[in-house]
Amino acid sequence: MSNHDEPDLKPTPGARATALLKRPDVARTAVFTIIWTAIFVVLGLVFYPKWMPTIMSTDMKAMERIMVAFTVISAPIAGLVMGIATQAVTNRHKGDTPPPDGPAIRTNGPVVVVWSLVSGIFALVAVVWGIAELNTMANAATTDAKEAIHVQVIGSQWVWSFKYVDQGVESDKLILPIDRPVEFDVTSEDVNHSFWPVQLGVKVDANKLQTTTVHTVPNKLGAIDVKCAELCGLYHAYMETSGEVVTEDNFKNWVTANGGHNA
Ligand SMILES: [Cu+2]
Repeated sequence: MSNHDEPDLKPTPGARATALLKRPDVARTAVFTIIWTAIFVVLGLVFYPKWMPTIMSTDMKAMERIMVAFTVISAPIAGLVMGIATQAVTNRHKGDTPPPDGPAIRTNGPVVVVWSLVSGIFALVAVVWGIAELNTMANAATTDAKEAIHVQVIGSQWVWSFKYVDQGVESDKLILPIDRPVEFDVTSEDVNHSFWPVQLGVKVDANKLQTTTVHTVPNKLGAIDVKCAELCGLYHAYMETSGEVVTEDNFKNWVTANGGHNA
């Protein structure tokens, strides 16, 4: 089955592992893996946050933390895949006859146990982290409920519109005052959409005959992109509008200018 002269089939796993690590191709793969892992960690910690949209709420900050943490956690896995690929590409077999396949890895008990455990732990971390984060967001929404401004968000093929219930203003731009909690009550007039004010770090489905709510507190002045994050038909990709986080005074002026009243 295998014509390697390494003691691949020795019964003790320890001896097999030691012999494996002494093989030059495995050693090279290990070095490539370490280099790629380091590259992915640097990308995750340094460059990735720079490529993310501007952080304009604590929810978006939490989102960045999750993205960076999961990039770093998964770096060794991506590093191993790239390590094996690099070794394979730089050490291609030359000639007509390909070498015979090695023994199938699925028969290797320790390897199967380790990869199942590691994947299981990653999944568990993701679930627990997600639930904790959702819980924090839900608590913040409850605490802020009284002072929050309510914006009714309506999705339809293929535009967004915003009704400021307490101010009596309707707009196709999302204008929000800084440092004031906001509750989005989201619905759809037709198919399923998903309301995504990118820089605020929240996203929620927009469904017909149903109101879904999401809460955040904008904490930075500047422009917001509002997109649809649910494939909703031909012009889904163009279902976007803009918005802005403005000062409290500018928000009041905007409300008055649009025929509303300041509560
Ligand atoms: Cu849509």
